[in-house]
Amino acid sequence: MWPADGGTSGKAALTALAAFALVACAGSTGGSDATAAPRSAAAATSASTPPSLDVSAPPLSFRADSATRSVTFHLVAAHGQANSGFNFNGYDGGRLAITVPEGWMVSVTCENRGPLNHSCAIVRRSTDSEPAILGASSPSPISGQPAGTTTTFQFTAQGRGTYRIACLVPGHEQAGMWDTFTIAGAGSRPTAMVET
Ligand SMILES: [Cu+2]
Repeated sequence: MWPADGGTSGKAALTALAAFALVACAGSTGGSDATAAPRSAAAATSASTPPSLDVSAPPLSFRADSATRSVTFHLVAAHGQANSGFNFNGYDGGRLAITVPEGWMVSVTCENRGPLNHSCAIVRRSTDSEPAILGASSPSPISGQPAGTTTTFQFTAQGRGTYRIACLVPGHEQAGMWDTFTIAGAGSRPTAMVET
């Protein structure tokens, strides 16, 4: 089991751990498909605060595999009308927070549900116009990808610290189209959380 993360107060830990454990077991058989991840953990949180996100379910489909030291997730730009569409998976202004251990491979799917062009990129500062890590953005992130298109990219999580998942189409990140991405110590637990 992973050591407890002391920095989670004020945020709702969701089903990342459950998904992680399932994937870790599946990894021993060579498979990495966690589509059968149970959703009961997220449902259990509904008694207190509404579950903001089931990380193991679409659209985020957050999965972590300790055997291959890899994390995959699916970002949806303009998921619904939250923040007038300037959101990822319905979250803007840093509310969605993904943490991965340093050295792990990160595979991201970037889907644009439009109607504007959007992109997905890992940046260090709000003013940055190019990814902070080699390969950590969808193609041509400043012009963005057209509505209805999906791209993928992979990078290795190098450089501990706090980053942003941002849309680099001019004006979009400034409008709040960004979330939080953290590269933590190599022994940390991969998580996806939403601020309550
Ligand atoms: Cu955008």
